[in-house]
Amino acid sequence: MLNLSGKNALVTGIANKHSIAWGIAQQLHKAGANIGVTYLPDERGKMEKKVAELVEPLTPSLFLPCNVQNDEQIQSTFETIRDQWGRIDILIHCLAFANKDDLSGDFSQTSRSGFKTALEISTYSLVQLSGAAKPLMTEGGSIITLTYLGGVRAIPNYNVMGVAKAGLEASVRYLAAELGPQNIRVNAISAGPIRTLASSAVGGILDMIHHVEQVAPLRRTVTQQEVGNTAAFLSSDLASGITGQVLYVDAGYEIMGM
Ligand code: NAD
Ligand code: 0WE
Repeated sequence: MLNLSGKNALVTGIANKHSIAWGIAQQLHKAGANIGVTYLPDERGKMEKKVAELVEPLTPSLFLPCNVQNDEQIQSTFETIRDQWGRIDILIHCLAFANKDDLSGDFSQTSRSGFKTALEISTYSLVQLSGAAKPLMTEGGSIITLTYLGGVRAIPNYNVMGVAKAGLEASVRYLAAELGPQNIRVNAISAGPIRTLASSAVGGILDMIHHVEQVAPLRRTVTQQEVGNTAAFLSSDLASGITGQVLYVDAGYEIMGM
């Protein structure tokens, strides 16, 4: 059965109890993985305190600041992993950011800097974290990122994030091709809409969730736990033949036409 004991898993992207990354961390912990957590530091240390309290029940053996716009923080995260763990088996990339102004209105008005920000944080970070993890995945590994249907369809207001997710999904394929010979698998989970800090800041998210509840084959949305279970599966040897893929965890919404 699903068993992650003896595996070291780094989880990025936990901001609060609604975060998809929190759902994933809990399922990895349940399956027996040793957990490391990174958080996005702020000046007042509020995020550090909040995330530390949340993840305490998982008894993480690493808890590190990692802003993916900061090369030194990424480097020091993986130096600590090398020194403390010696090896990493599972990397969860669960973060995204675009300027709020760029998530509504005309896509053609996206600024150069807004485009850069969205793709740097949401797309390039997967490439960079994977490159840093590669030399430490000495017994193979599993890298998992989170994407959204807006990367393959034009979803109102998702705009520059859709371009970032398209790039993210392509990056999954190129990383899978490069890292496969080292038995490192790279996959994306395409989650249906879930109320989180990031999605709640978006106008109309409740209408979108309501729409999915009407149309998706399962007539509901998915939970952080369901995404977490899929991440635990993809992290495990049960998924040893799966790499370079985008798995939809969306109650079936993606298959529907009219
Ligand atoms: P969330 O707000 O809980 O998580 C986003 C995380 O990104 C936060 O923890 C935040 O701290 C982190 N982050 C932002 N900028 C960062 C930076 N510069 N460095 C490091 N971390 C940074 O929201 P979520 O919905 O759980 O989002 C997690 C992932 O799931 C994202 O990739 C998102 O695109 C994806 N996703 C979300 C949904 C949804 O409906 N909520 C659906 C499909 C995919
Ligand atoms: O990937 C996401 C959320 C991404 C996101 C959200 C925000 C809001 C707050 C990235 N950056 C920011 N920046 C902010 O300042 N999702 C899949 C959730 C989501 O976001 C949407 C959606 C859905 C679904 C935006 C527009 C339309 C639909």
